[in-house]
Amino acid sequence: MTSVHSEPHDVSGGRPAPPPLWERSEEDLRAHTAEVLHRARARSTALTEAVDDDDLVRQHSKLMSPLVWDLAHIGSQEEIWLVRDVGGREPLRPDIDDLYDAFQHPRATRPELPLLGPSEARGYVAQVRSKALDVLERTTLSGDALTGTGFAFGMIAQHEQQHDETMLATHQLRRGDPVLRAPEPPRPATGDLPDEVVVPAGPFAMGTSVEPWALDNERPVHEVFVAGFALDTTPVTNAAFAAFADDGGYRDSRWWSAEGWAYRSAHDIVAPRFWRREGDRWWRRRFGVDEPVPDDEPVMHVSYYEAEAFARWAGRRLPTEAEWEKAARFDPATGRSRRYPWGDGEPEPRHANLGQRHLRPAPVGAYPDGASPLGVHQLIGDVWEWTSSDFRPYPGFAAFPYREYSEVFFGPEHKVLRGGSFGSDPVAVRGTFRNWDYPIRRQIFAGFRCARDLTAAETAAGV
Ligand code: AVJ
Ligand code: FE
Repeated sequence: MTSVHSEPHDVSGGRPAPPPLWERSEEDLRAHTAEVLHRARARSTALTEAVDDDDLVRQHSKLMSPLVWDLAHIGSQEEIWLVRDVGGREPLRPDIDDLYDAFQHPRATRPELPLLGPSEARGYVAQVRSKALDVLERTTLSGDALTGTGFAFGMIAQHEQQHDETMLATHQLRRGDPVLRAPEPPRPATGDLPDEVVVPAGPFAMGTSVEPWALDNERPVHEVFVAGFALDTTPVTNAAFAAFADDGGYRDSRWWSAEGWAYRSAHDIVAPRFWRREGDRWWRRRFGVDEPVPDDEPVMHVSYYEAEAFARWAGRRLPTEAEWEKAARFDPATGRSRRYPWGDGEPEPRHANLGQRHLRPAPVGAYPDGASPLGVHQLIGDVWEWTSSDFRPYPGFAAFPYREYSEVFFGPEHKVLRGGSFGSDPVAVRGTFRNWDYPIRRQIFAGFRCARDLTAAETAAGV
């Protein structure tokens, strides 16, 4: 059994939040950057040491790479960006660039490639890391766009953590006994939350031009007018979603878009992925554990189409990503957009269920300290949230530092997800962070919450 919950950021509870990156001395920033890289590596190591070599090279699902591919790909990207580009050093393994180029080989074909074996891959990533840390020591962090405030190092730490979340999804797809463990998430404090919160009409600042490690698709900051709307206080729970399934929601085309219905029918989907019916109860498999589906946790492993169908059945709709971000960042007291729902301070364990400290979403209401000024809970952490928005560039977008991070994915075929999951590291989630995927995807740790337009009477009353 391997545990990855005792990470450095997990022990900061109670201490004052550290200053933001742009206010730190060069030395401090360098130390912080090294620590973030180290945290990512500790997680990659835990996720790949939890299983034996056979398991590492096996493909657990056509949707995923073998874990050993993710591991060496992490090293390859670090070599390309930190060792070669920032450091100007000689390539270590130019011969394997192509093998670990995600655009050359679709996931389904990766097991057939002449990949580095487990011990070679481990040796490779360690060698790259030692060179990258040496580059970090010798790089001025106030230079150009790539190195300023340590951007390239932050980008590579986020890249590793994104693949760690992907590897965690591979663990969830894997058959066999449990190999990961973590303590249970907190229970909600007492007190019922209102079902929904009204977000008042008006403009807000969406995206960012100042967040140092924000990726290209989060930039630049731009004003967006958002009509008044109501948003669920918490993500939709398993109990609420089960009511949709038990009401025949999966069998009634009225609730589904044409594409959603075609997809549902072709694959005979009748419940969230990993759920099964036994007698009068829903059960699920979670990292190798069979358990009754807990009522009060956010639903996850639903596609965009299932989220959309639930919303229509409930007489509601999914929020746009602008609505989601306004609910998460807009502070009505100042009119300013904040970095996170709770303010500008870095995520702490009391704010949100992030970083694989737990192996499940927390029940709704479990993070009152993470609520937004308008009173919306659990926007960050627990489950990614599907929005109704296609993944598109913001006005003024410029690809940086490479087109293949975001630009090649813009268009109607990808939907935006927001907020991160229990499996997302704090370095890879922000109020502005944008994730995207195909609307059919269910293996990711994604759920959703619903929104609705205000009624004419509510608008007139200025609620
Ligand atoms: C932003 C999560 C959609 O995993 O496909 C990893 C991140 N980009 N390597 C993905 C990414 C290049 C990306 N997502
Ligand atoms: Fe990648």
